[in-house]
Amino acid sequence: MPPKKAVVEKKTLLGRPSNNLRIGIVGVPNVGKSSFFNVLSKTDLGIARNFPYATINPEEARIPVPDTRFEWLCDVYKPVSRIPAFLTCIDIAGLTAGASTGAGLGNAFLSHVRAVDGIFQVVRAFDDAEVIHVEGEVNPIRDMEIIQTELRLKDIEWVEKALDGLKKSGRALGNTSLADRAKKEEIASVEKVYKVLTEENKDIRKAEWTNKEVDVVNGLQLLTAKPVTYLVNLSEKDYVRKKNKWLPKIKAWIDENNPGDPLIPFSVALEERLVNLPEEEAAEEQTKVGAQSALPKITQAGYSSLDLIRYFTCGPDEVRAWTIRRGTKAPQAAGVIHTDFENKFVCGEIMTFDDLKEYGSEAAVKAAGKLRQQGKPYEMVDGDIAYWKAGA
Ligand SMILES: Nc1nc2c(ncn2[C@@H]2O[C@H](COP(=O)(O)OP(=O)(O)OP(=O)(O)O)[C@@H](O)[C@H]2O)c(=O)[nH]1
Ligand SMILES: [Mg+2]
Repeated sequence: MPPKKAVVEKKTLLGRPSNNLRIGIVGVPNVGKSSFFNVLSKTDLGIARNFPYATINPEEARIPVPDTRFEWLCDVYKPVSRIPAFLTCIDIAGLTAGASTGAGLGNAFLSHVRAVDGIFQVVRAFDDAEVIHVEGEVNPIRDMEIIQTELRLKDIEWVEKALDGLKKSGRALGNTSLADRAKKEEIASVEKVYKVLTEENKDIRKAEWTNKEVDVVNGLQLLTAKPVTYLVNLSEKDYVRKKNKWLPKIKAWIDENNPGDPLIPFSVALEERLVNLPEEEAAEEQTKVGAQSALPKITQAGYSSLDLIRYFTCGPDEVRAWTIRRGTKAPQAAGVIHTDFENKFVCGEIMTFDDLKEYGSEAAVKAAGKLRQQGKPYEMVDGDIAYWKAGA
């Protein structure tokens, strides 16, 4: 008998199953979160002030995600309208030690973190006696510990409540009824969540979960399940020379506590200078100081951390990038444009960006047999170029 084909189970992603995801800027007070939000969004929506808890209410902005493929497509199609992919970013209030039990802006802050899908954690590593640090001196490791502790404590409290609720159903669960068995499994999953947080001392996103467990974890909306990108705010001088006494320590802390989480050094001071210059002068300035703005890299990292990818629609009227979650099938991808495209989905004519670039035109891609008709089971690939066909 031939060996059984190994069935590779598709991993369910942690997080909200949506194509509309948002990233929140988190950190201890007065570390440059709102200043970063303002340079990123090229607005002055963020309340950036030299005192802690300047930000109270969250502000939101849509940030274009840089993409050389998109630029290339615009050059080729010369469309009337160009719409890139966007990352929705939220400026959140500073979090302080004890927030989980109500200190500082406490629970209000944590509910803002719960409402986002991923975290940009701004870590202060610049020295400036003029800028107050709520904990006294600058110490990014202590700050990262504070955030981690508060988010975990809140998760632990949340999970304890969930477990209590589940166990309070009043009667003993049997082994025969399907409903009872499902409930037992759910309790076991929540107990594992509790163990990861309390005994293994790990953030939820750093543990291994089966698909069934992921469903339970997602239902709990935990703070430490959200992907984190660490953004280290350096002085301009340190950023340019790529040296700062805290950087190796921060890297070591992440390797030890949350291995794999991205770390991106940047400088709010430099970004603020660049954002106020006309485009050409900003380019000259970057060459002159010998360092590039980190904003494009940060935006792309945030987008990827949420498992977001994009596909394109191209024509003389419009070149547009559409954001979907990794793993999205063709009908749901089409549905991002219009629900009718999903409900009355017939097929997609899809080519890859690389093929279009190699062959130079749609006609040449088609002649080479590389324009493919894809049906409902097709899983979208980052950079696909799609034409949807829907029924009447
Ligand atoms: N020297 C220096 N000052 C900075 C830098 N980034 C921010 N600041 C200053 O630090 C102060 C606080 O900045 P904000 O952007 O309001 O900080 P925040 O983290 O949003 O603060 P809260 O909302 O109060 O938690 C402001 O006076 C900024 O001008 C930096 O890179 N270097
Ligand atoms: Mg702020």
